[in-house]
Amino acid sequence: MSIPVIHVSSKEELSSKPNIGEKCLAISAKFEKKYGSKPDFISRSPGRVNLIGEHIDYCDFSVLPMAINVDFLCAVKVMEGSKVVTLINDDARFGERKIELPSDGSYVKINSTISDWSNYFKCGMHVAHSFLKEIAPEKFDSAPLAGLEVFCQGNVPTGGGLSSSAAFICATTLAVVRANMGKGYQMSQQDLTRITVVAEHYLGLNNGGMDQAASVCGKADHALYVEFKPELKATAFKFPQLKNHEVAFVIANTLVVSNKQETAPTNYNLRVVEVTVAANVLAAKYDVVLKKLIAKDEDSAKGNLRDFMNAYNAKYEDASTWDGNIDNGIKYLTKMLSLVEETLGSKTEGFTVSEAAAALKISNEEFEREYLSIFPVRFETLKLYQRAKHVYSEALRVLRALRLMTNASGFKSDEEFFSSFGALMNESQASCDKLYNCSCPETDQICSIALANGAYGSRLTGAGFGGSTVSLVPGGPNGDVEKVKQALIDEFYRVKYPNITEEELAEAIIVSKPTDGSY
Ligand code: NG1
Ligand code: MG
Repeated sequence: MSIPVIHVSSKEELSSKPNIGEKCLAISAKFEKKYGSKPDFISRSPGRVNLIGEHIDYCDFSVLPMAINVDFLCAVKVMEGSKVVTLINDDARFGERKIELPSDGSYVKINSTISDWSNYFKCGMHVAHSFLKEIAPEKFDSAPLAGLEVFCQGNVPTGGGLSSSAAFICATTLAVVRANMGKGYQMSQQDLTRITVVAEHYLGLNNGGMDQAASVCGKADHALYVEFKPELKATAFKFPQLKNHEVAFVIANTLVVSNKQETAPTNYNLRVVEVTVAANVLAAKYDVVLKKLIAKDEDSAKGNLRDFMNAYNAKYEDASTWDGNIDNGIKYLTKMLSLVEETLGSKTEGFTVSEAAAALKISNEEFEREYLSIFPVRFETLKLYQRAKHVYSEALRVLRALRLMTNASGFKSDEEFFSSFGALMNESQASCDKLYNCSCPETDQICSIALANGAYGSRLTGAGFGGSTVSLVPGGPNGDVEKVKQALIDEFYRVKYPNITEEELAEAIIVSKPTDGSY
């Protein structure tokens, strides 16, 4: 599907865009005030909440997110002949930046050792540039990108687990591609997702593809089932029709900011290393080769827990690769969980470098080079058992959750849906907390308060270590959304942050219907 373009040539055109016309008029006016003329177009990409399936996208297991009504916008004017990109942010905390464009067509340098908001723009610019070189090499191999004037504005909380980074990068990437390909160019959702998935790797974050897929492919009133293999695919589906309630999700920010870049060596990137080592230790034990389904630039990649599942099935169960079928998935994942118990279950204290290298039948030096040096990490022991168990059990919960969400034969009662979906969310939270160690006390508090006041399921969403929570609450006139919100305000926010303002409170709790992705 190609992404619609928002030109800002006329007020009429803008105000005809559902939901966003006003926002676009406002940013267009701010652009004009700063730069003295109108922007050519606006690009936009939303934040997302993940309903279930945490820390499994980088193992290629499917996830269930939806795009939400907080977003990031870039108003852009193309400056023919200029070799500078000027960035102004509506939020005064982020000062004006100027990026010089190399005149030989090489990439703009990104210094990932400093933390600056323009780095995210540069990442988007980098993947856009490499895409432009792919589709029009004659034009972009040796000539510079177009100079730009950009005004940015976003309301996805930063470090809040709702993917502010993906919203920013997807909006930026789309803007740079459009600015350089001209007005008529229609970019596909598939291309925008594919190229943005790796953008944060330039900032040293070894992330999976959930956030970009959700931000780009979001669909109003639909949640997404995002699959990563055999190729990246987002299927939109509606929540089930219940008898007396709507399905609502209350998103509550702990306001504990988790800066993923800074904590990556002990948190995010370390988890990616742990599950990769676990896949390879299992492969060594069962004497299988981790063949990747897609080779691409992944020649140096080590294979993940999904690859192990497929390789094991090929050797011992004669189903070579999982085709995505839910029943098969449940069967294979259940088998994987028993292999994890058998192989790793006796080492709950974790593996030292020497122990991991020995299990892989390689030297310590080779282990460090192959697993620990590309994205540097710090640890005492690698918790292979806990992390692998989380991944396989979470992948299993996603399949069960999808089955509930898409159950065409209906539910005997609303209660039946809420309690079964809620139970999966609660199990997910317990697993994130106990096995993946990515929860925090504030998250646990919010989850208990929500559950005690009408939520059926409550869990962290996104990478965790702070950030936001998502709670399943019966919605509509008979529902408990207001009750849950009030309880969180009284028992969490006013207690933990006594000086919190009304405005901050309003931003901390989001109840959003699923929204459209990038345009
Ligand atoms: P957040 O922290 O919400 O950006 C991160 C990763 C996802 C996924 C989740 C955990 C990035 C850009 N995104 O999300 O790919 O792995 O954690 O499920 O780092
Ligand atoms: Mg992020």
